[in-house]
Amino acid sequence: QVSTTPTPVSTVSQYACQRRTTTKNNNKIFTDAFEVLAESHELNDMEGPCLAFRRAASVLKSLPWTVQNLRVTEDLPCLGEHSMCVIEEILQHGHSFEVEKILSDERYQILKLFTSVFGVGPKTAEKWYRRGLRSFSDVLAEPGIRLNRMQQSGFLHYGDISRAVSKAEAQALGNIIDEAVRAITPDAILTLTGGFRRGKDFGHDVDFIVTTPQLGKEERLLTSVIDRLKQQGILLYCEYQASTFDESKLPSHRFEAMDHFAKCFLILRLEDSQVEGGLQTAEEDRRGWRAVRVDLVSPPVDRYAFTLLGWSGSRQFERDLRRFARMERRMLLDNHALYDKTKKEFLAATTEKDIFAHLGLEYIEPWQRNA
Ligand code: DGT
Ligand code: MG
Repeated sequence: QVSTTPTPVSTVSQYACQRRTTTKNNNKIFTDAFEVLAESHELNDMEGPCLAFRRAASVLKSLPWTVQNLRVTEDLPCLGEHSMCVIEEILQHGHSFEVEKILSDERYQILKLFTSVFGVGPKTAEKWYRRGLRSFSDVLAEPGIRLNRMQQSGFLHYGDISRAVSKAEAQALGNIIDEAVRAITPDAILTLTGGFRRGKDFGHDVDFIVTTPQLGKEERLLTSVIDRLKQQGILLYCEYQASTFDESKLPSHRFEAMDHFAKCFLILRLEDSQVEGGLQTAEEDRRGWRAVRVDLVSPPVDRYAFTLLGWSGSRQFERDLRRFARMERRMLLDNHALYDKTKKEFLAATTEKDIFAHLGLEYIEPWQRNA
């Protein structure tokens, strides 16, 4: 008898860091539904169910085949009763009624709209919703609301930065940052990270790591890069956070906390002439430029491997790396360091491969981390 499931389901790990997940998703119809359920729970501040749906989606993303009957999912990890019901509904009807209901829910739609603005998180969105605000013009016309600088830029550049960034645009930004970094420190190290490093064709921003071979020079590097971009007239927004890194601190296993390295969240002006094949839309073509979100993080060079691993994502892959380290190895991993709780010592690493080896994990290539 021919098997319809080439990978034995019993071999699928519950940890994303023990699965290989490319950008080819054979189960998009299911994972899109789970993502809606996860977001809906996130907007209602229900972290448990939110993570459960994210984990279920992540397992299905790793499968080299499409789920065609409920039976094959019974042996898969991370699929609870609720997830199974959603799969069953989709298999039977082509869609999930529960998901349709969420998508047509006014509160969900408005909270999604508000959180799509740069600088607006679930808390702020909820606050605006409770005040009875239902649209951007409501928010902008409300006298009692003071937008912070980030939110102001978020509204100002809303059209541009809510449109996906292409690989060609990420490449063009790479050239701009590279030129700026090299003008300051010729031997600086610049690496494209985030979704583009995982081989994605589009992203919501472009993430880079910049550092210098000389320990301690990296923090000044970032402020110099910002100054240079400002002089070039392409810095539309900048939030700079100086380093609060303390190397004696143990790694935090909580993923949600940002790391302590110097970093900046930018909006840059990208000219049409700088992008191979030009900008994407007719409006941008007429204008000749578009605004793009760029993140730069600047770790000391001896922490480069941890930062690279931590910023390459996906978020689910990162969460499971930390969970695996803690649960299976009694180790603490974050963007700064890896700590062995049994030996009571920090484990050094110069490459990502060193970190996987310390954790006793097979190396997973960046393009296989789209969990
Ligand atoms: P994108 O930009 O939507 O195409 O997708 P990514 O994967 O580039 O996601 P992005 O840019 O939000 O974040 C890049 C990586 O940086 C992400 O995979 C993990 C890390 N990262 C981002 N935000 C946080 C955070 O709040 N905490 C921690 N620990 N890491 C974060
Ligand atoms: Mg990104």
